[in-house]
Amino acid sequence: MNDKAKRHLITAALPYANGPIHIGHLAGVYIPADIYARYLRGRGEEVIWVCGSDEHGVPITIKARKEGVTPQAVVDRYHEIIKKSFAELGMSFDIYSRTSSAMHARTASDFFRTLYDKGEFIEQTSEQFFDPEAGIFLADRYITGACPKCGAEGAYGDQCEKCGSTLAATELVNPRSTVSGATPVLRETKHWYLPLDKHEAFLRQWILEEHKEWKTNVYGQCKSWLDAGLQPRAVSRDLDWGIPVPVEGAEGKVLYVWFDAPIGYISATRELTPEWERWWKSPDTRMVHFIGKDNIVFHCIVFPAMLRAHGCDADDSSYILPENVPANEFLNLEGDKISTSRNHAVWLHEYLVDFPGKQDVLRYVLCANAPETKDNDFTWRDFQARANNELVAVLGNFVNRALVLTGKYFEGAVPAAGELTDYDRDTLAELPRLRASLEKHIETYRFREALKDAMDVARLGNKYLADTEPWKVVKTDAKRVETILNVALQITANLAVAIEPFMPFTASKMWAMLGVERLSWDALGRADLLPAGHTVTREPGLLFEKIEDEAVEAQLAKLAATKAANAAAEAAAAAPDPQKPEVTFDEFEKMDIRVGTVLDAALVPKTKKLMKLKIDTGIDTREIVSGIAEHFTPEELIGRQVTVLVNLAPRELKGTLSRGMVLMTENAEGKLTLVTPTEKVNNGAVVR
Ligand code: B3M
Ligand code: ZN
Repeated sequence: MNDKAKRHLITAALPYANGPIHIGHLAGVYIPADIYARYLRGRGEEVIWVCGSDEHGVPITIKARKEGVTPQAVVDRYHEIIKKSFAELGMSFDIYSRTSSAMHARTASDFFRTLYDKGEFIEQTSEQFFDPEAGIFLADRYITGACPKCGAEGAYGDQCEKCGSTLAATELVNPRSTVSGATPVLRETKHWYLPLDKHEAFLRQWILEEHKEWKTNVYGQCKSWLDAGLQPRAVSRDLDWGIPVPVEGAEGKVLYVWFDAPIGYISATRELTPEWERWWKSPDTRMVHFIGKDNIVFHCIVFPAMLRAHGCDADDSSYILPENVPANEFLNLEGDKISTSRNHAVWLHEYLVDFPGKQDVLRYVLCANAPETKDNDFTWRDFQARANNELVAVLGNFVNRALVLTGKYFEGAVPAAGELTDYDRDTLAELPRLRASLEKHIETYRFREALKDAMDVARLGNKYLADTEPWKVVKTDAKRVETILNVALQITANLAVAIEPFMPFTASKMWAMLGVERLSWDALGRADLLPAGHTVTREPGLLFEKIEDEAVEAQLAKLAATKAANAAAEAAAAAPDPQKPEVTFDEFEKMDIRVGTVLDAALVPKTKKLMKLKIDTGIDTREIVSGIAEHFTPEELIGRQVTVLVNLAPRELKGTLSRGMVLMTENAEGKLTLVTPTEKVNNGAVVR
């Protein structure tokens, strides 16, 4: 580190709590951040690493609406999944918090209020699309219509994916709300804007002049934003989910998610330590934001402008700005963009189930293949090849040979170093050289290169054993073998130190095998880590197992099945069932369809699909057995109004006389959904 005395505040982008974590998030943000944090701690530096779930924003409300649950229920579910899977992967956060916490609400609210009181915002009224049916203002991406440029249907309020044009929602032909299908109307609404233009000169100087060392992708994006000229940005939204705008006359308005989320780094620190200001308001702190490339503008331009606007008057209490923002590019999967909506992803929580105990394999592959300077591709074949040819054949093999040979010739006692040859000395001299290279790479955020340096320690060990051939020399020169294995074991101990930031689980296993407590980073490069006579294990298990073809094929089959399901769903959505043959009015009239209310719902024992419903049809209370159990939980049904064909001939199903049929339709993914009146009506009301 160029600045030894400083403290390090590391942040990683707060993942949205509307879905689980996938390998793209990991390779882009969390794995590099964890390596960096572990490395600095290993060096004895003062570090805190903060993160948490980003729980506000429109997509969460849309998901909740779709599922008929509250936004809080959505974020509770994903926060737990994300937090647990991160912990299992060994993410060494000092705190993993969440933005629906009370501490965050207070911190973000106070932050807004300070800026407001200082006159750092401008208030502006504008016309925005409002969904009269859902009763909400619509974010651009929830408005769809025909593209004014190319005419394609299904263009979004911000962009047409067909022709690539950037659009304004008001330009769409026949706009519709994707929330309710209603035609949106323009309504006036007042919002608070952060005038980024006011901070432009400062940002130009700070980024373009003082941070020329930032990664080229980051610097380049900042430069093009700055060159285009900054505009005021709205920091509030009309929404009922989020942190209320703490100003009188702002009912129904919340802080824009991108205003509150970065403040989440501050609230998480505040939750972690009462000394949070020592971290956030001291020039002795180096702050580093790990993010993906889509977050660059928010971390390099918007958040710094917010921090400066907050603190620029009182110079002893102003917030610090990031020293670096090492954003990564994107990871693709098997040649295609990772997509949550199409479920084209490798989900962390699923990987942990499919590959138990193989956390470090994923950490290794995602670091070795990280999209540091350009988008990169993850393939399962590459995963297998790296696991087998690098982790098993190089790292695992070396450690195993060093320990097995020591067990065999010296009963597990570290032999004395004795007299070193020039070759021994040259080999050991590689260790400090690799250390220096590794440090340089980590400190310049080149984690792939750094990992290669760490693996070079294992390569060095393998080459050393292959060149010195202790298994042959043992027949003629026992003394020489003592030296060889002493050197091999010192390399092994160095290897454990070097890989710890990248593969902490493997490092722990190695310490156990070597019979020593974890050594700090300062041990790296030294040839006296294990004293003569110290005992190491005589039965080292294998550090890594081979990844078999079947495991890879199963993953590929899973992706293929998702693709096929997507294609089928798209085809089904595109081609509705053909119309049935004509019926007369009299024939239609024979069907007695009523509105009823579900009073009770329970799975029919020993079945997977059948649900027994008790329904108040207005005429009577009756039981109906319906094949919907895979699509609904009883709680989702009880109390709901449904439409029922009440004069369908009764039928015995699994021991229950089912009297009638509940009407359903299905969405594009094949999920069943109820056909219900859009407002409450009396039970027994006739559908015609
Ligand atoms: N949740 C966006 C994202 O996951 C956002 C990051 C917030 S960091 C303050 O891409
Ligand atoms: Zn278009």
